[in-house]
Amino acid sequence: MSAAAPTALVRELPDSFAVALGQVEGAPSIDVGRARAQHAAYRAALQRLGHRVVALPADEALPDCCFVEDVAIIVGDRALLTRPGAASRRGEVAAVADALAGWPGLELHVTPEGARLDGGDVLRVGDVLFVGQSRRTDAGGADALRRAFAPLGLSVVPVPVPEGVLHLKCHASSPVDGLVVVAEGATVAPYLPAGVRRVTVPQAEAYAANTVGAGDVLIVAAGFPETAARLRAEGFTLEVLDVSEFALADGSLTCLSLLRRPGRL
Ligand code: CIR
Repeated sequence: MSAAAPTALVRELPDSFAVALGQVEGAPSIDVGRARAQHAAYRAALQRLGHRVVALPADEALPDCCFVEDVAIIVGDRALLTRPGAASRRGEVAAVADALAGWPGLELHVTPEGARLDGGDVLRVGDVLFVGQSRRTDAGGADALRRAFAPLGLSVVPVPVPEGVLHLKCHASSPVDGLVVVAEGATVAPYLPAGVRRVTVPQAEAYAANTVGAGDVLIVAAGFPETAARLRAEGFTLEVLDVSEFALADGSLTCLSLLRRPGRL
């Protein structure tokens, strides 16, 4: 693997993942063994896409620690460590900060006390960072993003996230440069630049708008046939993964990794 290969940071699941946030009363309970198998499949898919995968050990005191996307935002050679909106998740930042501190050439910035920011609310499209204003991310979080990334020429655009939706990226993602996969009716849709290639997925399959990719291969969640058909019709090859146990904790595909892509500012 060359030094220029993209790197994906992931974090293993603690047994306490069984009590991760976001579970809905009446839904099946999380099967941690199955979640670990799904996580292993996700890591293997990232490797097939050309990523060097680095796994941090789990921490039993942090049930949601596998959702590493929320604790840092990486653009080029700069990373902003977040201050997660859920107090129970703030302890996740330290181990990720330690890991990123060892990545060559990566400059670390921090989100100030009082601000709230989850990486799941940050969607990059070209030179714009859309930032969801949600239960987890506030105006202070948007300011922290601006301070960290405006010097790289990026602008930060706040976007409302409706009640009942955890993060902006629950219903939209940009798995590869120049492509946005977005659910019908997502609040970010009207903000997207006219020139960007967009694949819209039906409202009933909104969960499937959250994708990860490289080149012309996309990782998508299993169980969303219309989304799969639309992406294949656009020429993408799909890696279809069962992520049922993460969905029970309000998590999806992007949440499970922090990607650093050399050459992608
Ligand atoms: C939480 O509620 O914080 C976790 N159970 C799920 C976080 C999902 N992260 C993401 O969408 N970026």
